[in-house]
Amino acid sequence: MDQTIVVAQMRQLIQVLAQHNHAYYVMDQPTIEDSEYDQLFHQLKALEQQHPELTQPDTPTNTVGAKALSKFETITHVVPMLSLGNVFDQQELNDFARRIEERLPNQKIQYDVELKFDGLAISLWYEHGVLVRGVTRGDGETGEDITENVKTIRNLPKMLCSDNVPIPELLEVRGEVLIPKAGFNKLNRHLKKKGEKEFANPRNAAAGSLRQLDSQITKTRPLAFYAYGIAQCKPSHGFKTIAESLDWLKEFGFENYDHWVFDSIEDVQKKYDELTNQRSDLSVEIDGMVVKVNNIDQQLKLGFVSRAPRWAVAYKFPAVAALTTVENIDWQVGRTGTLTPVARLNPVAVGGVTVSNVTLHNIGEIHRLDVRLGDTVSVYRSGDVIPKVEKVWPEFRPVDSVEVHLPEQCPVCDSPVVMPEGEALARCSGGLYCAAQRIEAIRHFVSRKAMDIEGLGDRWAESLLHLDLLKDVADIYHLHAHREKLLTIEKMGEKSVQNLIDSIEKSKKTSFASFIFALGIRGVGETTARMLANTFQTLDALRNADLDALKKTPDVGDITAEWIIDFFQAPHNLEVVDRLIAAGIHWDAPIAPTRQPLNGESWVVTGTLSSMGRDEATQMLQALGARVSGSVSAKTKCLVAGEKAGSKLDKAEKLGVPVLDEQAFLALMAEYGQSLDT
Ligand code: 5U1
Repeated sequence: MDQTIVVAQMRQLIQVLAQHNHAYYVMDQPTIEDSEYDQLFHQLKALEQQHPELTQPDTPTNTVGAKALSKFETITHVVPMLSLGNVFDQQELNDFARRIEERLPNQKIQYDVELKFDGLAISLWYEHGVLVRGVTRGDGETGEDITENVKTIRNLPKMLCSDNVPIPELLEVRGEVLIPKAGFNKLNRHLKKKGEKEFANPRNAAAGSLRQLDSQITKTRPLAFYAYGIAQCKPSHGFKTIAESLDWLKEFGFENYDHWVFDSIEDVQKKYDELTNQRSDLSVEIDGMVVKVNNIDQQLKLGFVSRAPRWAVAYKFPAVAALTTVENIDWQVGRTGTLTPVARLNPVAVGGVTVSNVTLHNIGEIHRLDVRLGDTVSVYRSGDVIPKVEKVWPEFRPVDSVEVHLPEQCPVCDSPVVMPEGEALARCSGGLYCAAQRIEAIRHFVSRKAMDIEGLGDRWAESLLHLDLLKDVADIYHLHAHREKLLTIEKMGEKSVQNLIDSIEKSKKTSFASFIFALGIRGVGETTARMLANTFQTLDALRNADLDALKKTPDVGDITAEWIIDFFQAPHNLEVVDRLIAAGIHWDAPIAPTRQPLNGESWVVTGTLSSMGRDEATQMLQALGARVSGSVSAKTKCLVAGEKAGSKLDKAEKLGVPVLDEQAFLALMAEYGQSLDT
């Protein structure tokens, strides 16, 4: 094959692979299947094996990579990397425009507006189209040689190619390296899964990734590069405006996000207002926009003042990070009893809002940050993201700072706080008694599979709490004594009151399993409650059960066993349980496990049964001690298959799980004394 055709094919494959790499790693939006990617990759590899002499320097098949460095070399920038002056409001923006107009009287001024990325500025050197060097901004005069690392950035051309434009002998491109939001979240999820420290924000993640001495680590990070300017071009590109030069860079494969040209500073302000609203929807973090005089001759006339161009300015969004001090740490009790530490801060403006409270998530986070009362902290807020404490400054720690400990008692109800080993969250053991947990406890208690008190959970619970009629779930059984008060609730008429009271009365006759489930003990769902009822038979036996006995109960794991112990050790819970029983809640004795021939077995019911619903079949099996699961596995004891049984039947047959049709199932149930009317 003609060499030029081979090179053209290689270049095309490299370009397509680079695009897909960018979509996959950086944007987190794959555009092709993995298998298709592999196919293209192997096509390229095959071409390189046939024509090794034509292998392109930027091929993605070269996975050897450079050796880890012991340090970065220092490089002096030939053209210093400038900083930008900042403006923060319309007045300051107008002042910037006025200064320009004064220096360029009677001239038409156009402004090029770009996003101000919250990343790291770098400079890239291309000699005869080949990327030879990448350097950090550093102090603007000298930076660090990060060539091997920048070569791993997927949307950055390692070789300049264009069918339309001649490749310059020398091109120095400036731009920003960052990690787009989607890639950042994916990276943090990955780090968390591996038990490694997550990055506080995309900027830190980009900086940490770019300054790795081992480029193999950088390669795994979803970095992206967006070009915003040309420091040198030989021969000159000859463009009159910055906007044209940015579009020209696209010819070579550079990405440069959107930029806009405006004829007046008022329109620039409108763009700022628009971007302020769109900021949280952008795929990248920005901290403002950059406003530049578009015409390059005018830029040259305007020149510089103290190392910043007169022709450009950063129009910043309100600060997203600020320093403040921790005044106190309160513990909030959630609806499920979780204790969350909340730092009360000296109020500070961050990202346009005043922040005075920040959640610290859990005691582990407090230890990780080593935050103490009196500490100075950085509070970070980006877009619409909830503010968080990003960093503690131990160097500013006052001598009388106070360490933070997990409280021993719930701040709301004084019940002991528990935190089982291996758990990240501490909880109040007050359960039914704790006011903070009351509404959820009530909703759960009255739900259909618990005490089944119709209407109370969704319709009346909140109003009853406001009227102070429900301090705990046991008060439900005393509501009949408060008819007058009940009638004051909006939309609660005589009929509703009577219906509610009837429903409460009816719920007193229940099953032991439903009662246990209704108590809302952590980890005790419907099935576990039934197993506990079958195993312990009486409330007294369950209350007094020790850890070993609980652990031996089918469906009760080690942690749940501890939670059950915690629940019955809290005096408040015992008091509520006693009051419930005293109010008249009762049940028939559960079927003893000795009379439960299917005790602990896992059964599955599938397909359409003609004589009953699947719920009824499930109840029959559960009454005999079986556990009814939704999926077939090797552990399934038996599958009950009705009409149109589908994939579960196929799986059971594959695994050799016994299958009963409806007839055989009914016959077996009858043998065990279960029939449709029992
Ligand atoms: N988008 C953009 N960011 N940024 C940063 N353009 C841009 N231009 C810069 C800097 C420091 O400097 C030029 C004005 C030289």
